[in-house]
Amino acid sequence: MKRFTVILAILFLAFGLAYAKDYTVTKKVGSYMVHVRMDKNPPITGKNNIEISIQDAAGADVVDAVVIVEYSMPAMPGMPAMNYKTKTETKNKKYMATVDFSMSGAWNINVKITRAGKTQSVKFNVDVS
Ligand SMILES: [Cu+2]
Repeated sequence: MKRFTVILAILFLAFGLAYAKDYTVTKKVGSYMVHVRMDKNPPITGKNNIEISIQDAAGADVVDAVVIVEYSMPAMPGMPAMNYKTKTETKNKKYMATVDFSMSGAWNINVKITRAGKTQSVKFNVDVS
C-alpha cells in the first residue's frame, strides 16, 4: 500500500512538471473560453512566444477573430510607462505572436479579440524574470 502511494506521488509530480513547462492562463470572456500559453515559465526578459486559442459556447474553435496582444508596464521611478502591441497570425486554429518584454517585473497583458464587430478583452498579469 505504501509503495502504491509513492508511485502515485511520483506520477503527480511528473504531471506537475509536465504542466509547469509552459505558462498557461484560461479565462472566460462573454461566451468564449480563451486559452493562453506562453513557451517560457516564468516568462523571460526578451522574446516569448504566445499562443492563444478560443472556443465558442459550443466548444468549437473560433478561427475568424482578429486577435491583438497588448502588453504594458506602468511607469516606475526612472522609467516611463511602456506600451506595446502585436498582431497575431492564425495557424492550426491558434493565434500566434511573439511578445518582447524589455525588462523584468510585472507586466499587464491584454488579449483583444474582435469578431463580428465586437471587441472583448482577456487581461492577466505576468511576472517576467
Ligand atoms: Cu519597468
